[in-house]
Amino acid sequence: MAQAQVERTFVMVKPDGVRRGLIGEVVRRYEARGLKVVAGKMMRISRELAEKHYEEHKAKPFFPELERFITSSPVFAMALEGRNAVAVVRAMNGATKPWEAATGTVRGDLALALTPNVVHASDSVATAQRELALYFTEADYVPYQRVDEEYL
Ligand code: FUP
Repeated sequence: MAQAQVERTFVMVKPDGVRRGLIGEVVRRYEARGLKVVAGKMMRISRELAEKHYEEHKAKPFFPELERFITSSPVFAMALEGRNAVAVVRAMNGATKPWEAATGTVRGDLALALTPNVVHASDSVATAQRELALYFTEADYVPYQRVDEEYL
């Protein structure tokens, strides 16, 4: 079978994950899988950025709570690269509702509640491009080779 395309996806450890000291635990899983961290930063999301990021949810009843939560404390934002990165990270994160997330996934192992569900990741290649552009500029991407790339 042909090798899958290398993709870039936007991933973020949300305020609950940061405040619970889970940045390392979450990033460790992606790195161990073979995904390459090509950009990353600690930052506080502004209300303006929250509204852009969650544009599709702006009119929904849960948006005020989601906005309050996502702007409440810093997040750790990153860009991950690898074959099928978008789908692989979504699968690793598990279902949005942590009580439905399979054991072995980030949410299935580390979360119980819906709004504070530890991580965010882009749901398609098109979404990844839109979200990456909200958080990073070209200068933020730092090229390098992992020593294990020949096997990944
Ligand atoms: P996801 O694609 O996993 O980011 O999930 P959604 O786009 O469906 O939802 C975005 C975020 O809104 C989720 F991470 C959790 C939050 N949310 C709520 O807080 N309440 C809801 O009723 C639905 C979603």
